[in-house]
Amino acid sequence: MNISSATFVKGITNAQEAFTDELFHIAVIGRSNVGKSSTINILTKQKGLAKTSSFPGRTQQINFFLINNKFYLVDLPGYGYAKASGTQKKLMGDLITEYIFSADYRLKKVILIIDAEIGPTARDREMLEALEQINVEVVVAANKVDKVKKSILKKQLDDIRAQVSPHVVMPYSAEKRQGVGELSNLLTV
Ligand SMILES: Nc1nc2c(ncn2[C@@H]2O[C@H](COP(=O)(O)OP(=O)(O)OP(=O)(O)O)[C@@H](O)[C@H]2O)c(=O)[nH]1
Ligand SMILES: [Mg+2]
Repeated sequence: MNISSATFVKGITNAQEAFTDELFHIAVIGRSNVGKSSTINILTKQKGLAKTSSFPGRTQQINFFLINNKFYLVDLPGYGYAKASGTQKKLMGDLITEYIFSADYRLKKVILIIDAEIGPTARDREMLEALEQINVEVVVAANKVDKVKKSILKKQLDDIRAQVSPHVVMPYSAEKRQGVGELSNLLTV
């Protein structure tokens, strides 16, 4: 799809403040530092729209971006950051879970971002199982393919596909802008 407008509308730290109007949501979920915010910037072609950082734990609220006045693209905090404090982990974990499991809005699709080099972690698989329970469509986006050696990329993607089947896997690199068009095409299909 062609994104003609993208604006930040609000950031929340309490899932009950999520938008519940008639517009649908597409949520971007994944481990800390996997490139969720970078992906939002690359999909919207606006470099600084979502704040990114080389340090994990950058996004600490749920940020809503209004796309084409049609739907919300939702940037979530990451999970699985080992060095975060216990309290911080719990706060972020609760925020993510409450948002995902709240039935008060139209969550149409989840883009679950994993690291193409690492593959799905135990936490990613837990998240995938949770998402399967609520019957939301999931696209597994394998980011950072630029870090995977070309000679093993095909095998690595085959392994990832086998592990997350039957979900669609889209390999791409937010940094090198590879495969971003294909990911974008899946947004509202
Ligand atoms: N090599 C490489 N690095 C990337 C890619 N995409 C993102 N990064 C880097 O990964 C780091 C984290 O990116 P973010 O977009 O902030 O990650 P995030 O998932 O939003 O992280 P949190 O908000 O902390 O959960 C940054 O240093 C990015 O430059 C990619 O495709 N390839
Ligand atoms: Mg982020």
